[in-house]
Amino acid sequence: MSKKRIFSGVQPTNNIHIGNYFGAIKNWVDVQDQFDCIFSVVDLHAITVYQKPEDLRQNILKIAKTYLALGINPKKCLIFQQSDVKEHAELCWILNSIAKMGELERMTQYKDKSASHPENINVGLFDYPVLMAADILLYNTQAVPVGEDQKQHLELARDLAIRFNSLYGETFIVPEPMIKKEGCRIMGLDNPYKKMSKSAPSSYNYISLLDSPEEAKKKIMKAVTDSGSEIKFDTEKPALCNLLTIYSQLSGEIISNIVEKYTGRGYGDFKKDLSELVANFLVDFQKKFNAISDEEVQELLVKGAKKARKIAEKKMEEVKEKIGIKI
Ligand code: ATP
Ligand code: LTN
Repeated sequence: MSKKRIFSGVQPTNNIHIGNYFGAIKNWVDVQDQFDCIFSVVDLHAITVYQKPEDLRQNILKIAKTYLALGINPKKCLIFQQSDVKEHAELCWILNSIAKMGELERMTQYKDKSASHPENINVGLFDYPVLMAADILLYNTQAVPVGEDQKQHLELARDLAIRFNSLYGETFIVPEPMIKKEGCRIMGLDNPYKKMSKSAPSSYNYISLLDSPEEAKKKIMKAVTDSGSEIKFDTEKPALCNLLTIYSQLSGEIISNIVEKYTGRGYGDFKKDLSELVANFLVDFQKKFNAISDEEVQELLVKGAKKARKIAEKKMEEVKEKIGIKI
């Protein structure tokens, strides 16, 4: 029996942070043997917020290197750059004609990003979820491993697949979300009420995988905490819950064990140990990251694009036939 296909991607907007790792890529690594995996560096999504061209070029390579250094095996998984396969933009245009303004206006990521970039509320930012639906539907994707913030976008991809199929006949697989319970929503270290984000205004919001271990330790020690000093997992203590989740994701220990270990001890001890865990993780990751050359990833992306193109071209032929533009 053939394996189920999964597809996911990360935008080359900045360095990957621990939230992206725990919420998405860690899951990819864990399931790569079970599924037929396609992982993209979604550069066409990234430009919906202005990127300096030189930074973008570097970030594309960095994201692909990060996939490898975190344990994605390029022999098992197809890795490619989104803009290398023009069918993504092509299918996006076709899906635009069945997507409704109202459903895109409801997207919270659009509302958040337009609020944080009022000077650049561009059409691409609005259309972002339709391009994401195209990414997924082009590859007959059955499940999409992402963090919790992407749930609403996945709902739209499902709705568009169902709508297209009912208008033009069975064409797309309706994809299932694959969202873990724990670690799917890591919050900002400086604000436990908002998700950790690569494009947060302060770097004290996140721990980037390329932060120096010293810098990262400082960020953990400075992370906001809640009132009271007792270590417990309680929704009334969102900052501590977030730090406990990070501890658990890094150590593999379940949260109740961690809480037990620190009973009767204060935040100070807990944060110090967590900062050591984070620093050790970064040292190990960065050793692997630095051992990968630009040439090696470039070659991998070229090969990946060739394979991805084959799948995407075939699907587009079918779509064109179905909607009546192939004569
Ligand atoms: P940006 O802030 O630039 O929009 P981002 O940090 O949200 O970027 P993305 O490239 O949009 O990162 O997301 C990559 C993956 O990481 C997605 O699967 C997303 O759901 C997941 N992810 C993003 N932020 C978090 C978070 N704070 N906690 C858990 N998962 C997250
Ligand atoms: N919007 C996603 C990135 C993304 C994606 C995809 C994820 C673009 N296309 C297809 C899964 C499948 C985000 O994480 N912000």
